[in-house]
Amino acid sequence: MSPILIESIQAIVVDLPTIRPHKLAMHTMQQQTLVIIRVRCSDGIEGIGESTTIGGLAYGNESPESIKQNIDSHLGPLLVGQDAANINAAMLRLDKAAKGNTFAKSGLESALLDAQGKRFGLPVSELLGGRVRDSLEVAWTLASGDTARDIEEAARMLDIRRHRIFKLKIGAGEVNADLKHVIAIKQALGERASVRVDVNQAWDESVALRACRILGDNGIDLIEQPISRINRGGQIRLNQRSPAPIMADESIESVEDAFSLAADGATSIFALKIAKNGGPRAVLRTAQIAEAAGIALYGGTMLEGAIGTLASAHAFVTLNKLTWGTELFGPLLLTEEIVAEPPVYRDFHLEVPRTQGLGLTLDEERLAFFSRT
Ligand code: MUC
Ligand code: MG
Repeated sequence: MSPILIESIQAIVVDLPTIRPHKLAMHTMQQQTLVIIRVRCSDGIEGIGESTTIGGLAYGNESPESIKQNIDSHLGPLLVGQDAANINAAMLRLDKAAKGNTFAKSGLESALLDAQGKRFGLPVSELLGGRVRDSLEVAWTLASGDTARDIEEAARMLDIRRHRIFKLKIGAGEVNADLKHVIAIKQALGERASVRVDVNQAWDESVALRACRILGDNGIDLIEQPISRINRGGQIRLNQRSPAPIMADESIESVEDAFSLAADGATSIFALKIAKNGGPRAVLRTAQIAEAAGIALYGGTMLEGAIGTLASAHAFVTLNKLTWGTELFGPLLLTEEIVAEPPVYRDFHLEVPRTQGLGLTLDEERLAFFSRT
C-alpha cells in the first residue's frame, strides 16, 4: 500500500476580539491572535491545528508572525511529501532539523493527530491511548484589573455554574495593592470558590517569600510562577517555604525543563501546556515525568481558541490524575468563533467531543473574514 502523503501546509494568522481587556503582568491583551494550521493529505483528509501565544513576543520566544514564517519557510517544507499517517516520524524529522519552536510544532502535531483521527474514525484522545474522563473542570481568570468588577464577574460565573475556580493575574501592580486585591476577592467569594494567583514571574525572591506567606495564610490555594523562570535556586527555596503550593508555568519551555525542575525539587505542580512542550503527545511526556516525581498536574492554556483548546483537552482527558483541574477557557474569552461547533461548557466543565479527530470543522466564511491579509 502506498503511503498517504502530506501535500500542503498552510499557517493562517487570525485576529479575534475579546470580551474585555485581559491584564497580565507583562501585557494587556486587547484582542487575541491565533495561528491556524491546515495540513492537507493525499487521501483528501485535512487536519487542523493551532499555534497560539499571548501578547506577540511578551510571553514566549515565538510570536504569531514568527510561527507563521517558520512554518512557511522551514517546518512546512520539511513535512511536505512525508507519510501523513506516521506522526512519530514526522515529529522526529522536525525535532532533528529545528531547535525549540514548540508553539509551531504543537500546531503541526495537533493537525497531524486531527487528520489521523478523521482517517481512522477516532477522537484524538483515543489515538493518545484512550480517555479516562469525558469532561474537564475549567477555571476562569479574573483579569479586568479592577477588584469590584472581578468580584462581580466571579459571582456571575458561580451563579450560572460555569466556573468555581478563579485565577487572578497579579504582578503588574505594587505588591501590597495586589495582595489587597486578591484577599478582597477571596473574602467576597469565601468557600464558594477556589482562588489562585498567577504572578507571571513578576516578583523577585525577597518579595515572593513574604507575599507567598500572606497569600497562603489568607486561603489562596495555589501560587503560579511567582519568580523568574531563570532563578532556579529561588524556586527551590520558595517551593520549600511557601504555605500554598507553587506551580511552574513559564519555567517549563520543553519536556527537558520539566525533567530538570522535577529533579531539583523546584515545584510541586506543573502547568501542562501543549504549546510549550511541542504538542499533545509531547505534553504527555511532561505529564509522565510529573507522575513519576510525585508532582501534581494542572491543564494550562495559552488562551487558544477552540482548536488549540480541544487539542489540549484531548490530551488532558487521558491523564490518570489532574488534581488541579484545567483553565481551558480560551474560547470563552473570545467574542467570535471560526469553527462550526463551539466547545460546550456546562456545569463547571468543558465537554470533550467523542467525534473523530479533534471534533471540529472550520467555518470557512468566518475564518476568511478574520484572517489577516
Ligand atoms: C498564563 O500565564 O498562565 C492562562 C490563563 C490566563 O489568563 O493567562 C494564561 C497564561
Ligand atoms: Mg501562567
